[in-house]
Amino acid sequence: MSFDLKKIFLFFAADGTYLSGAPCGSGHIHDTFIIKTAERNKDDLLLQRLNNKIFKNIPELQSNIERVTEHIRHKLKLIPGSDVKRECLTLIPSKEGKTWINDEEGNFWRMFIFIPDHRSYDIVDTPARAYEGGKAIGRFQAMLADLPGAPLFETIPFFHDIEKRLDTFFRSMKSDPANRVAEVSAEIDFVLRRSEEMKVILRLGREGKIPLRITHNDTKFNNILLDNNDKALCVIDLDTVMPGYVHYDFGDAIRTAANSAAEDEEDLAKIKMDIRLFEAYTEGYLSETRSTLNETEKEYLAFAPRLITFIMALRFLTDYIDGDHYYKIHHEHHNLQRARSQFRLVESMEEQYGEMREIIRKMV
Ligand code: ADP
Ligand code: GN1
Ligand code: MG
Repeated sequence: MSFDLKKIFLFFAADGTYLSGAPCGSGHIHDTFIIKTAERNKDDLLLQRLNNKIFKNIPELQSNIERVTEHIRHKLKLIPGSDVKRECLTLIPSKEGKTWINDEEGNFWRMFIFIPDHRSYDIVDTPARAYEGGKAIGRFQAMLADLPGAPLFETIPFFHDIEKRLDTFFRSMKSDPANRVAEVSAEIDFVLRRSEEMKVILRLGREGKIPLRITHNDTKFNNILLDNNDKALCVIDLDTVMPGYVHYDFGDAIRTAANSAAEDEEDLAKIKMDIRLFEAYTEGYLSETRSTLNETEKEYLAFAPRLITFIMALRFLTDYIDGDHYYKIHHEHHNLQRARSQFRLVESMEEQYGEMREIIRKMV
């Protein structure tokens, strides 16, 4: 699909003249473009066509992002030496004064200032980077702990609810719309063997032992920008910031920060959770959150990566069975490959669970 990016650009009250537009990043959900401006002293922009099949209520989605970024911006301004435009996403309003536009084809678009001179990692290979990622997410959660006003909208209801994800999976399995179930019996077995133990975080929430906080819910490492010195810079991709358990953010970050291979690595022998990266991320994360987490939250942190990696594998597998309607894919078996790769990562975490628990026990 091609878009007239210049035309879309002109709907927004951006400062600067359109020079060029090109695809940007490796996100699975939106179509993202970097727009260069002609003037050297004007910011470049980040233009996104929003996936409104996944995010069904764009005004609510954008209202969350407006509130979250305003709150963080306000806090950063009080910190001497902070660079607000680089450490927090800045939405560019449309000429009508909203933070999104709806084009003639029914597409929704939004625009941010492009944060230059950043590094974004799909694979993390040094403990120092993992540590910085942990600090960034810890700080992000801490800054949002006192967000005033009503609760944020649930942009995707039941996003990390394992019971709902399992229900959806079983429904897809039964209807088998793309005739793919016969091909994935080993993966189905893998799910069935673990489905009960995965419900523990939900149960602790229901029992009131862990609180709902404001969490990011999509802490894949490439949603954390580092600067050119590999220091934590900015947490991006704020679409799923909403009430959640801290385990969701911790788990998803470890899933991506501590995996020695890519999320969709085909050669399963290459996939391993690197315990050094786990330790470094955890250290960074706890440096910002140690004093706020309760004992039960801390006790179950080590389990979180197993849960979230399992959920992601389950979602990739469900999308494969459904015929690939949710995630962007680059080839026919991509979602299956992602699922297999993530299931292997779950096993690697299971193998090292004792060590993970011990590291956290010593650190909290
Ligand atoms: P998706 O939900 O599809 O992952 P993201 O919001 O994460 O979309 O954006 C996709 C990619 O675009 C990011 O991984 C990052 O590389 C880049 N990106 C997003 N926002 C910015 C920004 N403000 N400045 C620089 N790069 C950005
Ligand atoms: C999607 O948007 P992106 O690419 O950062 C997905 C996450 C998954 C991730 C798997 C809204 O994240 O939940 O963990 O892919 N986001 C949504 O790579 O579904
Ligand atoms: Mg992203």
